[in-house]
Amino acid sequence: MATMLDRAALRRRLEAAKTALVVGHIKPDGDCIGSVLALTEALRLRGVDADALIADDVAAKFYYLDGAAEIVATIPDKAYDTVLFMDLSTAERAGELPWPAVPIVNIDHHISNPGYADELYLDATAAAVGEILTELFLEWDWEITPTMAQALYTAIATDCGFFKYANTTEKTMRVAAALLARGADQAEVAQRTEELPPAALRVLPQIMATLTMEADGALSAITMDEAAMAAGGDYVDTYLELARNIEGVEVTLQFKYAEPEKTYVSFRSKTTVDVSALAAEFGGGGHIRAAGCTVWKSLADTISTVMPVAVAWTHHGRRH
Ligand SMILES: [Mn+2]
Repeated sequence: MATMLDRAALRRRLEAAKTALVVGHIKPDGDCIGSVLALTEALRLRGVDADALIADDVAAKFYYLDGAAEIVATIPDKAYDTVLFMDLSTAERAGELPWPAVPIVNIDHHISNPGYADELYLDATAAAVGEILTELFLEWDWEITPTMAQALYTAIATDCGFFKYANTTEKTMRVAAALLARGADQAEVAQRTEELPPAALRVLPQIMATLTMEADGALSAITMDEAAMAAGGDYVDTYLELARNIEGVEVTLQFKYAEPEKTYVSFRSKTTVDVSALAAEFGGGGHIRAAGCTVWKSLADTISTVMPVAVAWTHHGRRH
């Protein structure tokens, strides 16, 4: 089990770093990218030789963030004394890279985090890792530059559905306000993360034609096949949001083609049905109301494996 870090211990750990690798997860979202960029800049401002790494493509829509295009996908040839895993609920989600043989420090907000890292700072009440970092930087009196503010605001806003989801708290809004005061441009973040190319909207009829309703209308599911992923793969959350907003729906599933025998499944819950535990039935995890898993089966086989379990959970209202 990981050594649990409190705020002071995490601060000491970061202040002791000389050369740090700041790592996000594959299929990076706004929280992952924003947190990686903000902590990398914060460490550089403190004299640390810090690099940002995500072992996957960073969607071009995030290139409005300073440094997003410079995030590396392979480990630079340096002797790192510190490796930071950001928003990473499992080690596998970091990708298959030869990580430096130093203790891994994990900063996360996933309730499903099993404590895989050597050291862990976990706050499952935070809406985003960006919220954790903002709170810490403010408490520690670390400078938050306008570019850091934009990255951290992106992290927070995208992980709480722009302050609509149930993970949004008074603290979420308070730290977001502090970021606006430090130069975050909330209108730009909303526009850049929500706008779509025409092709991603033209594929909408095909995606929504897959909509199925189960559990007496309490469960909705949509499927994105290979063609739909090619056209709209950078905008999967936009389609998921539509299926989630159907009246009467409590739980939503999204099946996404990855490879012929590899399928991603996203889970959302509007109620207290714990989709983190549901995703764990298939080796995944996440939050109570937002979770995911990877199933090493075809799209069709994944649907026939996962759907009956999800329907039963929704019917029985399995609670956290
Ligand atoms: Mn997150």
